[in-house]
Amino acid sequence: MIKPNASIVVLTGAGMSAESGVPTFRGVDGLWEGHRIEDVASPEGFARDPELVHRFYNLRRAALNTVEPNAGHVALARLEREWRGRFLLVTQNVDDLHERAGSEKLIHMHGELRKARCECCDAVFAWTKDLDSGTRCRACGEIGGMRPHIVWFGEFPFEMETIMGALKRADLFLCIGTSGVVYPAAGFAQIAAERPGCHLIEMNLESTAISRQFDEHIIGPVAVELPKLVEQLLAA
Ligand code: BJW
Repeated sequence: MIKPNASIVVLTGAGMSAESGVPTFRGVDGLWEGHRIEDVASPEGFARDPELVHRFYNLRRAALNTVEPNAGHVALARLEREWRGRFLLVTQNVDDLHERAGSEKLIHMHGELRKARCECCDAVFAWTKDLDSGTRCRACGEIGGMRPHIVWFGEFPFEMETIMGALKRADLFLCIGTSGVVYPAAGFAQIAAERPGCHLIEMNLESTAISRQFDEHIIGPVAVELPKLVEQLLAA
C-alpha cells in the first residue's frame, strides 16, 4: 500500500520512551511533585521559582544516564537507514534515546535535556551536569541567564519550517506514543491529511484526543509494535 520511495514523517511523544523507563507526562504519574507540567514547564514558572524548575530538569537530565533505547527506537533508526524515500523523524521528547539508537534525520522540536542555553547571549551548549541560578555562561560570563534548552508552554518549537515542509509532502505520517493534546504537534495529523493520498497511522496504548484523524490505529506498546511495522514497510 505504501510505495517504496514514499516520503515518511514520524512524530514521537513520551510513549516512545516509556518502555525505556522515562516517565510520560499525562498518565497516572502525570503530575510532578504536586505541580502541573504546564506550571513547571513555562517561562512564568521559571521566573517564579527558577530553582524548582532547575531541579525538575536536573533530575530528568541525570536520569538519562540510567536508561537505554528500546526496540522501538532501534526500529525507527533501521527504517531511516533502509528506507529509499525521504524520511524525517520529529520528536517531542527531550531525551536522547533516538540518537543513541542511531537516528540522524531527527528534529527535537521541544528541545534537548542535554543542552543548556544562555538567555543573555543565546549561546547553546552541550550540557550533562546540573544547572542552577548561579551557573555562569561559558560564552558571555553572565550569571543567572542559563536555562535548559527546552521549549516551554508559550514558546515557539524548533525547526517548524522544516517540519511543515515535510508534512506537506508526506505520503505516510506515523504518530507514535503521544496524547495529542499539545499544539502545534497535535495539529500535524491534520496538516499531513490535507495532502491527497497521505496515509496516517497512529500507534498508542489507547485512543487519543486526535485518533479520529487517522486511517489506521495500532494499539499496543511501541517496543513490540514498531519493529513489526518497520519490518512490514521495508518488505513492501
Ligand atoms: C504509549 C506507551 C507505549 C504510553 N507505547 N504508547 C489552547 C488551545 C490550543 C493550544 C493552546 C491553548 N493554550 C495554549 C496553547 C498552546 C500550547 C498548548 O498546546 N497547550 C495545551 C496544553 C492546550 N502550546 C505551546 O505553548 C507550544 N508553543 C506554541 O504553541 O507556540 C505557538 C505556535 C503556534 C503555531 C505554530 C507554532 C507555534 C509549546 C509547547 C511546549 C510543550 N512543552 C512540553 C514540556 C517541555 C519538554 C519537557 O520538559 O520534556 O513538552 S509539555 C509536554 O507535553 C512535553 C511533551 O513533549 C508534550 C507532549 O506530551 P506527550 O509526548 O504527548 O506525552 P503524554 O504523557 O501526554 O502522552 C503519552 C502518550 O503515550 C499517551 O497517549 C500514552 O497512552 C502513550 N503511551 N506508553 C505506546 N509503551
